[in-house]
Amino acid sequence: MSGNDFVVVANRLPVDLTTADDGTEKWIASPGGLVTALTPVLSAHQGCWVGWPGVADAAPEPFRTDDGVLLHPVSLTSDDFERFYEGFSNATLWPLYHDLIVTPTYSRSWWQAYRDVNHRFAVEVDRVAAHGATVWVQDYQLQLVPGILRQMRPDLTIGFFLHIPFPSPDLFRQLPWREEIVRGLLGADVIGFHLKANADNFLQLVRSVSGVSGGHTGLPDSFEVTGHASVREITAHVTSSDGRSVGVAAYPISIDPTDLVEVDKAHVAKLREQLGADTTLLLGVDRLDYTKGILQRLNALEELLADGALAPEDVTFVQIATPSRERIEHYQRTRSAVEEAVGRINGRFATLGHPVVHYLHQSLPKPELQAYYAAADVMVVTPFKDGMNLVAKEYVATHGDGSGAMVLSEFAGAAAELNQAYLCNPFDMESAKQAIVQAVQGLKRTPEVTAERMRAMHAQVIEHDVDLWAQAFLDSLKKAQ
Ligand code: GDG
Repeated sequence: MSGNDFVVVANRLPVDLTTADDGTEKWIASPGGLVTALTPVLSAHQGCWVGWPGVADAAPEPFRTDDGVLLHPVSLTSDDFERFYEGFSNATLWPLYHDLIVTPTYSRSWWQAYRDVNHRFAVEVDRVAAHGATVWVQDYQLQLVPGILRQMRPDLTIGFFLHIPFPSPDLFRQLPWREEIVRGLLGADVIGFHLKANADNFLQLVRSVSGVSGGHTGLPDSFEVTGHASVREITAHVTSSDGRSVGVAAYPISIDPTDLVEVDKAHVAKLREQLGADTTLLLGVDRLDYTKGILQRLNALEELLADGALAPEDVTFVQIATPSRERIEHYQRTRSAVEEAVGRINGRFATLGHPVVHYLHQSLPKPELQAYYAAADVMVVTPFKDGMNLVAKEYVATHGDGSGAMVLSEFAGAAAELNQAYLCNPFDMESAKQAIVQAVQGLKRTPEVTAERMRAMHAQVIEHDVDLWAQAFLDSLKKAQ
């Protein structure tokens, strides 16, 4: 056993494999919101991050970052990648937890792989965690880790945070391995969700089965629930079957605003010039995922152009769609449908030298992405379901001067805090169209009101940043010790 007092466990290790000009490969630390938020805690407490480095059948030796954080890899084979990651995590749990936007596949072989890989992660944590350490497990790929670790290491304090929604009990019950997942989660001392509604779903699930003494629900039946879910403070407790008290609450994740402040104004001006300085610039930024509603927003745009509500010469739509989970069938279908729509819209409404839709199926460097945020008049965020949606918060954080406007789906977790956006129901084409038109017109007709709305959202995001998220969760965990 080694001496790390604070261990973060996530599917991905924050590293990238880079290839130099001479062909030599090197692993380098890659910062991101979660890493930035947790680095101070990790540095101060002999911290260690356990995760998969992102390349199958390859893993670096453990190494320390410049901040003194130990990165400890868990290697996955290509078979693990297919069955644990692409299979159970992303073709079973992902669609189930996003309210069945596509139908989940329930495969016993994938479940085996999920169990095996979760076990392997727990074994690695056991190797690096000091006696009495605090372990924070992240996300849906690792829901069994708290339960396995609890058995292996009762000395640990264990937190779990779910970055995606938790579905209603009626949907969750579909999962053939629901009992094991609930048991796995209840190995934690604190379980965190983005929204109170997610925490309520989990508590309702637990409550509904606790009343069925000796029932045949296939779910553990010997726990009690007290209290109600709340935000950033534990008021609800579940008593697990081994008699421990497990705290449940909501901790809305956010961004690191200091990561976004430096926008290169000349670059933004050049972008505007290239895209048409006089047009209204609408922007979508998403992983190319069927949950994000990219096709539906393009369809809404197309109808608005066809109706004449928007004139093709007055608008430019930029869709940045970062490649994601490309070997999974539903992702391939979504990509085809999106690309067909882009082609169709440009075919119908573009003129030479002015495409209405610019589509980038690429991952852009952060400063480039930020320049797009700064340049955009209207950010269009229309997921069918989203745990939070950091893109919405990043856009708002870039517009502290009150410029810009945002169309936001009611079904994004971010809508709970950013209710000054032009909210829409992406399942309802009329609602999506209306919100886009209102945002475009709001900028022109009622600029003061629109600016006021942006400033209010900006204040919300700046005051409730990712540090607050991490600190609130870790404070709860400390109290649970
Ligand atoms: C999951 C949940 C929850 C996107 N394109 C590029 C790029 N990005 C960055 C964005 C943002 C991140 O990726 C995407 O985060 P989201 O929150 O929007 O969405 P998911 O990836 O689905 O994240 C979500 C989140 O976890 C955190 O808990 O909010 O609900 O689904 O930061 O900026 N970054 C760069 N180039 C790109 O092209 N550099």
